[in-house]
Amino acid sequence: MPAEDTIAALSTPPGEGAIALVRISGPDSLAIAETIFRGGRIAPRQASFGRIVDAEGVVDEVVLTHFAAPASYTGEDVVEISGHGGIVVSARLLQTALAAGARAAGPGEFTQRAFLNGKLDLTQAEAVMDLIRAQTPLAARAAAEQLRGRIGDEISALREALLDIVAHVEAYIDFPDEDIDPDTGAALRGRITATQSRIARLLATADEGRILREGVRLAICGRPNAGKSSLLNRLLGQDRAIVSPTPGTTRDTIEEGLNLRGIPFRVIDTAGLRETPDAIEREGVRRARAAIEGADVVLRVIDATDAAALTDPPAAGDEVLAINKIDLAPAPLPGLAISCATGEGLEALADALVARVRRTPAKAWDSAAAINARHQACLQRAADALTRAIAQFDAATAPEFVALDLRAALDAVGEVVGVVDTDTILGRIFGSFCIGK
Ligand SMILES: Nc1nc2c(ncn2[C@@H]2O[C@H](COP(=O)(O)OP(=O)(O)O)[C@@H](O)[C@H]2O)c(=O)[nH]1
Ligand SMILES: [Mg+2]
Repeated sequence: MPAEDTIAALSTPPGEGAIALVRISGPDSLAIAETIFRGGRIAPRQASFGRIVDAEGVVDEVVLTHFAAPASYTGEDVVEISGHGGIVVSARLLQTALAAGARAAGPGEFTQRAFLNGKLDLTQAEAVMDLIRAQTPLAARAAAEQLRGRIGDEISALREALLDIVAHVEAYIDFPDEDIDPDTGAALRGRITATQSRIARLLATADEGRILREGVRLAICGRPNAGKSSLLNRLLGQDRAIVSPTPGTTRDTIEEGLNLRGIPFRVIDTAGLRETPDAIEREGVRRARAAIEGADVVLRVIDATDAAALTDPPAAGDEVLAINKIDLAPAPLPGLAISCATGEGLEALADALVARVRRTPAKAWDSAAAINARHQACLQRAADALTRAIAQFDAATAPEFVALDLRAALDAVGEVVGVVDTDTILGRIFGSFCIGK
């Protein structure tokens, strides 16, 4: 599906830098380049030095590169102009390309064209943005693996397996006189359940995928004045939350990103849990409980000088306990003892949090391929359709019904990589991209 128009955008962030890059893609990109460029000959796979000129004269000295279709990022003729990285000069470079006939690209339009031209499947296109947005090396590695086709390949293999099964079942529809003999029937059923297990294995990486993309949701909770906000500030290395000896200071939940040993966290500081007549604080406590509810890991802070809190029930499930203010404690205390005042024990706390997370999704951390929420929704639909197909199969209903559910599974799996009609989801995916990517 070749696009008729030629798009252009600034592909580097606006602002001052060494270089600004204007990218042009589409059938007219070479003609546009020849209109606005004076200097060396423009040839594919070659960098040419020269000047960009507009009606008023020289805009910038640039290096121009040309990637001839289909050997380019988008699969179209692409010209990239590297100029000086200034706010005004880069805007003028783009303006010159637009005046010569290009249209301003929308968010993600280059990658969308790459997808439409078969340069990337949908999981790879998503990985481009994941890689750009990755907040930790681990998240970047997972995105790079996905960009390489790690998930796309597995999905394509799944589709092949499903296509085979569908073809088999549909053969019985086309030749109604031939009954499915029991041997073939059992083998077919076995292949459906095997495909279902493969889908289940991919679905099991969803939690890890969410954590890599959005971070581990870590809620800091505890009694008022335990030092929760102090701990948030300590972990962040900045005074983000207000710390005060007045209990009930933190009312709203405060959320910040944090990188601990390469794992991204979303740390949420909450209002201290207590009964209170103050309506605003009560709302804070309600939000705190919601944050704890939705957290992957709960970090409960206990004040070492608060005798009552020390007898609170021990950590359950996803809780990590930290005993704070040990600088004030008369005697050594068992457990993870920390002090937000002196910084003592904070490294051990970070280790404990990371260890807890690594334990959460069983092992997948080394596989570095984890599905996102969209993949999860598609694959869940596929798994459900296969469950129905097996039920139809076992009930010995007409093969038409089995085929219908198998087709639904096939479509759902195909939607992950974008092989079925996915117009509606395209807008959503590429709409969240940066301009110029
Ligand atoms: N001595 C000492 N004081 C602390 C420590 N952590 C917090 N505090 C103090 O305890 C009070 C309550 O702290 P804050 O972080 O606001 O507690 P929160 O209500 O749990 O958020 C403040 O006066 C802090 O300065 C600590 O490790 N040692
Ligand atoms: Mg607080």
